Amino acid sequence: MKDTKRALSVQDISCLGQCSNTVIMPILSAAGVETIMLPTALLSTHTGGFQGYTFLDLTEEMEKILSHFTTLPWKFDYLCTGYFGSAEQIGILMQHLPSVLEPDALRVIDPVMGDDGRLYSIYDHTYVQHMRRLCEGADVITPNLTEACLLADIPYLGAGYDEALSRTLFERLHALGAKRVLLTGVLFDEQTIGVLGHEEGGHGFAVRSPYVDRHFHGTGDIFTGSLVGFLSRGLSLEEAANRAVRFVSGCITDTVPVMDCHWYGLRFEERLQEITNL
Ligand code: PXL
Repeated sequence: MKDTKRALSVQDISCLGQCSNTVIMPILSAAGVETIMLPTALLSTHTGGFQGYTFLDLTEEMEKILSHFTTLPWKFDYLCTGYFGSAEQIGILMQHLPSVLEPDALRVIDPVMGDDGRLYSIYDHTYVQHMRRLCEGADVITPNLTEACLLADIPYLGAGYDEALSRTLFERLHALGAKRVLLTGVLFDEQTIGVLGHEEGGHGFAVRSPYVDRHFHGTGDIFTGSLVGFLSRGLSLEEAANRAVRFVSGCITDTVPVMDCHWYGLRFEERLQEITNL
């Protein structure tokens, strides 16, 4: 029996809504990675379309949980971060990382901050600055174009593919310290969406998929979760990104027919075997 690999997943728990920890947990588990949650906040639902959701900030609890984790007899092999409740939480996590992560742990940062050119309303400029610092030590970052522009301090001009812009984004994001960058949600043309990848030192690639012109909540979390799952199976970044894009695309295909009652997230459950069977 192989040694268990352990991932620390730092994001909120939205009880209903199929995003963040409630999708990372089953997807990474399907890949055979033991997944340990560090919840940043507890919400009744995610914030994308529900009215009257509850929000419990867990900053103080995070500090206590991390302090306890530093006393455990093992360290984490993967770090996956997503939605934080505040900039302060990023600082607290960064302080504890050297004591809870293996020195060669894979750090995957999804710099969840905004979409469609706008910062989510709970965040401000300080949050963006903290997120830049967290990206400094990242092995892989998975920003959408809005988040990439915020991190790189470049105006957002739309999700359309632009070669010069993507080159500048890659340069600036590598300069921040991110070794490998996956730009998500890039519209290649009216019918094609996908991911642009770049590894420090030069290798670049694109992954394309059919575009369905509707908003699907939680696609970023399912993409990043499955990406880490595929990376944990030893695939290259390009191959893992390819499979993660196909996984998300399959979940979209399964969700479209039930959109009326399942508008808040993607149906991924029936596809988990694609990860387990790899
Ligand atoms: O999927 C990102 C995300 C995670 N958690 C919460 C959110 C969002 C995006 O809106 O609201 C609570």
